[in-house]
Amino acid sequence: MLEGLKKAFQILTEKISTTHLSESELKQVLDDFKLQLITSDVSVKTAEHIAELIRPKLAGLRVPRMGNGDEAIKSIYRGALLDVLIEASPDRLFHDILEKNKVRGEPYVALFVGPNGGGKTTTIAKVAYWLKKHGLSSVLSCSDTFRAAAIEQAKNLAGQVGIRAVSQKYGADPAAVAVDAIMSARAGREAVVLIDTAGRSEAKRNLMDEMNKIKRITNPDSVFLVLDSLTGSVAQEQARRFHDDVGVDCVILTKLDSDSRGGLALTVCHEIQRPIIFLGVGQGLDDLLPFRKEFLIERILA
Ligand SMILES: Nc1nc2c(ncn2[C@@H]2O[C@H](COP(=O)(O)OP(=O)(O)OP(=O)(O)O)[C@@H](O)[C@H]2O)c(=O)[nH]1
Ligand SMILES: [Mg+2]
Repeated sequence: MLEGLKKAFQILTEKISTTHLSESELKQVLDDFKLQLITSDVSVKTAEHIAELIRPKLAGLRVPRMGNGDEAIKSIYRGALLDVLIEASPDRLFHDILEKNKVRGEPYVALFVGPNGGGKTTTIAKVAYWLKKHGLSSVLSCSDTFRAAAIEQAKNLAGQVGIRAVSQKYGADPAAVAVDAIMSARAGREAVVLIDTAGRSEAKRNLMDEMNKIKRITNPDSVFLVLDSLTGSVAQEQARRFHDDVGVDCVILTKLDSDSRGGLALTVCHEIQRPIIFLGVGQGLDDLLPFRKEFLIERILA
């Protein structure tokens, strides 16, 4: 997990802590560092931003020959990483759900969007399980009426969590299924409606138009963008598209358990300026971690 990023910072530390570098030597070392970041799924813009954050501080650093010079360097990195990463609090989500339920007497509506295979349906089941552990009920709206077996998969996962799934036939209007699910949650007094959506890259219909229609009709309290961290630079582009075309409130990165590069978290936060709320770290229902900047930073700088 995160080996690529870890290596980028390790190499930089080695170069900086062994000799005192002139300004031009430091520039060369930081150029190499940026390249190492870019090969770990950090976008060019984000890599440049990080290098610019640390450059003046490294230039002014007097590395002690003895003692904890590495700690001083790490604290510079930590500052930059804290600056770039943005975290959303699951506690806040929990509070918002309760407020919507109590004050408005309505279920909280969460719309999940993202490219195909990114982990939307699995993540929804994990979120439903997380909500359940915190005493909140939910209903799953099977609004992926497009992909073969999507409805069965969603129903099956809902069954594993022990929540209701609302579905119609394949080919049905995804927005209509979501409206059904919201009405059903109102009647059943469930706290949250989790809307699963299709994720095909592009077919006959335009995916972004479909997402916008679901959004317009359901007026969700939050739009969660689910991205596969293994897809790296492709995911960077997808994040931008979903952000520009649909609008995203927060991000969930999946498959972090198998991600050996790790830069997508930095890129997404910096490029679309949206927080990450959860990380997917496996295929099980319990493999969902609230995103903590410190969790990631500790691992990158370990
Ligand atoms: N290792 C690992 N696998 C995951 C994680 N999240 C999802 N997966 C797997 O990724 C695959 C795709 O997940 P889905 O939830 O079906 O993805 P989706 O975005 O709903 O896919 P479409 O509906 O086809 O767009 C499944 O095999 C999941 O088990 C994760 O955090 N870690
Ligand atoms: Mg799916």
